[in-house]
Amino acid sequence: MKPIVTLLSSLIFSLIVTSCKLQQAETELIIDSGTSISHVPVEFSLQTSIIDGRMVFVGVGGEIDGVINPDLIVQPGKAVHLIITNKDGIPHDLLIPDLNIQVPLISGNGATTGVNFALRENQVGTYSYFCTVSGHRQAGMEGKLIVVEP
Ligand SMILES: [Cu+2]
Repeated sequence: MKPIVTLLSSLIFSLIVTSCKLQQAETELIIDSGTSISHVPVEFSLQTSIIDGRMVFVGVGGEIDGVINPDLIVQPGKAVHLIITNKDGIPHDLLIPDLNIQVPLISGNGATTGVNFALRENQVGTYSYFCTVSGHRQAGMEGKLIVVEP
């Protein structure tokens, strides 16, 4: 009897080990496919400010850091994460009417919000972005989102 019990228990043990290894392999596979997503969003961060008496958007970080009303340059087919931070305490929003994209009104110094959107392959072009609060576009809060092939 004893040899059979030993055989059985070693068989069970090896089954458990095998199933654990299988689970581990599946987990690794999921992690791998997660990191290989091609649509990693392009992130643009803007903050509102008053510079030389003009209301403006100022780029934060990356190529647009410190640039007033920066051109936001992105390739067609890309996902975009656009973040706006209020740095002057005056309510602002951001609209890109030709792409039907709107960042909701942000009030209060330090408030921040963002939107995610994707640009289709056929959306190559130049699109205005601006603040829709009365008078702000005229006061300087306007720039361009430029969708261009690399
Ligand atoms: Cu504004």
